[in-house]
Order: sequence, then C-alpha cells, then structure tokens
Amino acid sequence: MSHYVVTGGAGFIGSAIVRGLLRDGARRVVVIDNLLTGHESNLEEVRACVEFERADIREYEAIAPLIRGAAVVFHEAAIPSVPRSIDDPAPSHEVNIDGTFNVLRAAREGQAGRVVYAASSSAYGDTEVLPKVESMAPRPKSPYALQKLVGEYYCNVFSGVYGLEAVALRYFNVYGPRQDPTSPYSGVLSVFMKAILERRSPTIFGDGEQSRDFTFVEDVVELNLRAARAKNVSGKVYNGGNGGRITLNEAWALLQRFEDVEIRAKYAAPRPGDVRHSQADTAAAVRDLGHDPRFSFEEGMRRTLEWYRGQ
Ligand code: UD2
Repeated sequence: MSHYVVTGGAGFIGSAIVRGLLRDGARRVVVIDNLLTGHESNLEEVRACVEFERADIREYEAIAPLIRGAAVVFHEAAIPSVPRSIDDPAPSHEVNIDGTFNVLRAAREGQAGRVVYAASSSAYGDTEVLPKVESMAPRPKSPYALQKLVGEYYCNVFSGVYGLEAVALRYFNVYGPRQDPTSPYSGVLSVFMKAILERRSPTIFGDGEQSRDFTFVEDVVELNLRAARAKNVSGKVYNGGNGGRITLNEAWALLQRFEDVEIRAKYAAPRPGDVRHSQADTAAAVRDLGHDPRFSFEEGMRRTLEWYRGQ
C-alpha cells in the first residue's frame, strides 16, 4: 500500500498535516522527525495511527528506505528562524539545504509520486511593492531565507531534470495550536500568546509597525492537501498566505482586547535580517491549487489562544 511521508511530522506544521491526512482518510502515514525542534507529544491522540521514525534528514541512508515508494512526501523538516540561522548558520544550512537535497534524492530514487515542499515567504526579502507575487525576483536577507530558496530551486531542478513531481509552497508566518513558544527563536504569535496568558509584557523588536501575513495552520494544511492533488504544478512555487497584513502592534492590541487587559509591550532594537512587511498575492495559488484560506486573523487567534489556555 502506497504511503504518505511527512518529514518534520512531529513539528508544529508537520503534525497538523499528519492530522489533515488522517482526517482525509490516509491509511498509512510515516512521520520522519529527529525531535530537534519537534515533539512526539505533538502527535498525542494520533500517535497510534502513524509510523513514527526518529531519523534525521541529514542522513540519506536513514531516510531513503522510508521515502521509497511514497505517494506524496510533505517536506516540513527544517531548522526554522531567521535569527537562529544568523546566530548559528551551519546546522540550519545542513538541515535546510543538504537535508532537502537528501529528501529530493530519496524521492527521486525511490520513485515517490510527489514532493510538496515547505518554502518560506522570507525568500522575497524587502520588496518595493506589496503584495508579494511569485514572479518577483527573490532577495533573501538571511541565511534561513537563502536556504529555503535553495530548496525551491532544488525542487524545480529535480522536476526539470529528473521528472520528479515537486511543488513548493511559500508559507507566510504560520501560527496556531502547538507552535512552541518556549525557544528564543519561537514565532512571534506563540510568544505573544504565552505573554498575554501570563499577564506579562512581550518584547517587540523594532517599532512594532512591521507587518506579516499571518496564516492559520489549518489553512496551510488544506493548501498542502490540495497541492498534493493538483495537476500541472510540478516545478512551480506558490504563495501559501492569507493575503492580509497585520502589524505586531495590532496583533498585541487584539490579544489585550480578547483578554480585556492593558499590558504595554516592551520595545527593543530591530532584529538583523528582519523583513519589514510581508503580504501574499494569493492569485496563483487560488487559480492552480484551489487555495481557499478560511480563517480570518481574529478567528485564528481566538482558536489559538484557547488552545494555549488549555495547556
Ligand atoms: C520568517 C518568515 C516565515 C517563516 C519563518 C520561520 C518572513 C516575512 N517570514 O518569519 O514565513 O518562514 O521565518 O521561522 O520572513 N518578533 C518580536 N518579538 C519576539 C519575536 C519576534 O518582535 O519575541 C518580531 C520579529 O523581529 C519579526 C516578527 O516579530 O519582525 C516576526 O518574527 P518571527 O520570528 O515570528 O517570524 P519571521 O517574520 O522572521
């Protein structure tokens, strides 16, 4: 029986894709994760329904047999974070570039049906125009942004040269339940959630007027499932955003409103490598993949906050 593989399947986004696959009726789901940033507990109630393999995508021989013959490989394993890639570039380079190469090579040699690759909106860098369209020239500003872009190019080359079906989805600041708020490199909304529930001030890097197209994780799951089925998309790159744009100050204000509290944020120097504004043009993903984001920022934030409250 042909199977699905989710690399990074014990991570925040990967585990949500695992759940999406199971909801969709997938019979065999193989999770590859080295548990560096993922947690087996992210799989909790679905743990018995999946094959969990603790393996590292930097080790080709370890992952090749797991990927062989897969119907679709959702490649989510990565060392995320712009500042982490600046502080410690070698591990993120090895995982994000060498690891991605290994996954593509294993998919090609093992005749997998398709790879759906988790790319990043960071590839755009600072553009003069918003929203950001796939046809714009990439301008990566950090090692992380460059690494994720190289992964896209590798998908395109494997598609063109070897005929591997590979499609890249540029995620735009995904948030939602299970995003780990405990690392210094955690996504900003998970940090905000923890701060508001503990009635503490978060630290905002810069003036807080930078903006992001925050995308609820369930919309990203749905997009992945659609990208796995879509026709004539191999070698292509699509924005996986919402199409909106929210500043950090607005996001923090919303959480204060939800909780009916007034807590001023602290402000610190801007982070090196930070992009100022980010917003997706979703037209191509809507047209070719049937992308249909359903969660407004308020709705996604409400659901996410309730999840953190329950922890
Ligand atoms: C980038 C990508 C995103 C994804 C992610 C993975 C962009 C626009 N987005 O997210 O798509 O690939 O990398 O890591 O490049 N901040 C604070 N306080 C905090 C933490 C962060 O103010 O405690 C700021 C940070 O300086 C930035 C914003 O919040 O301006 C978002 O930071 P982030 O780390 O959540 O995500 P970002 O945009 O680097």
